[in-house]
Amino acid sequence: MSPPAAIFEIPVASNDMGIKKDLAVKAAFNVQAKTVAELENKWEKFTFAPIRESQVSRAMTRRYFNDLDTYAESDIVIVGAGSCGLSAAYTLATKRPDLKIAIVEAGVAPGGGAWLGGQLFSAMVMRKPAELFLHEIGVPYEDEGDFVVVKHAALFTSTLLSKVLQFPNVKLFNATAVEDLITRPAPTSSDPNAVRIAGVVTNWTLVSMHHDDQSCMDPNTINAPLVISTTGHDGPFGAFSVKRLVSMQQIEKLGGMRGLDMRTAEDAIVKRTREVVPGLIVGGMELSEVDGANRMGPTFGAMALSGVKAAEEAVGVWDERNAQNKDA
Ligand code: AHZ
Repeated sequence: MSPPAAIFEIPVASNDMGIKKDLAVKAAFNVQAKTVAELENKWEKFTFAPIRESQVSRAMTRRYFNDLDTYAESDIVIVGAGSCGLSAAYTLATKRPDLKIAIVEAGVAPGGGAWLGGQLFSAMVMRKPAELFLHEIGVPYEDEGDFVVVKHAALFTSTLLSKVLQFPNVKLFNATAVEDLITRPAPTSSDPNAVRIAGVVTNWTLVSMHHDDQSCMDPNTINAPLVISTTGHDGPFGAFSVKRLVSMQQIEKLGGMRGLDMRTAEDAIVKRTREVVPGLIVGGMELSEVDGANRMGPTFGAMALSGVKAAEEAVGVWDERNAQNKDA
């Protein structure tokens, strides 16, 4: 988090309140320490730079509303910031700094099920060749032959998250649920009911959770020609986009996630990560609900590489559609 510029900038509204002089004096004191170490043994004299509550409010809201404005038209929306969604975001933002990428995550804490390994144990197992993704993001591991072990799942997730959040072309909207999909008639289909996905419909998650006991609380929207959905397997919020595809009659029914088989599950998820209907790429465990694929339980290689493949698919679809638009 960068220091609020307002510490060194006098807010116009405050000039008549005598704060300007005060700020200058205290800021001067504080900048004398250039490192944290230089603060040592100075705690008696220590004070924070002054602040007014409205400066904090404005520092947050100005940025958030600016982001809402900027990302109302996104290039790609990623729904769900679990291990698959974050891997997709990292890969996409690395490959294509020119694209505006919004991540919408229902939870307050991004990371989905990747803060712990299986049965709430700490270590995270990844089968090879998923260690290549760990090299890419700089996460150390122990090599056990055919698989590797990261000493704590939180090390993987926090490292990946910190990298994703630093990209200038990525914005994470957490505590925000995708409540619906924006659709348009699919131009190339002979089926008059066929649609392409053209963005997402959002609401604060806490609002989404109260549609049953409050009067109508309408949502907000993000337009995007391409959505990557990685909302995990079925659950209160999970498998969101693909369940909506069924209720919109865009796919007939879900295959339903099958029992645990690590041997087949991981290959299946990575290989089948794809554009399921025009404009909607599905990856991670959400895909197991579409295809009736097995679950893999506490091995995370497929989530990382499904994210990598979802990003690759997205770039392919994006470039192909742009080329078509230029031709048209
Ligand atoms: O909060 C959800 C989580 O962080 C978020 N999400 C779900 N529905 C949403 C919605 N709007 C916005 N409508 C939503 N966000 O999506 C994230 C999904 O993360 P996850 O970790 O559950 O999914 P994943 O596919 O990235 O990883 C799955 C991890 C599992 S489960 C499993 C098994 O049971 O076999 N094995 C693995 C590896």
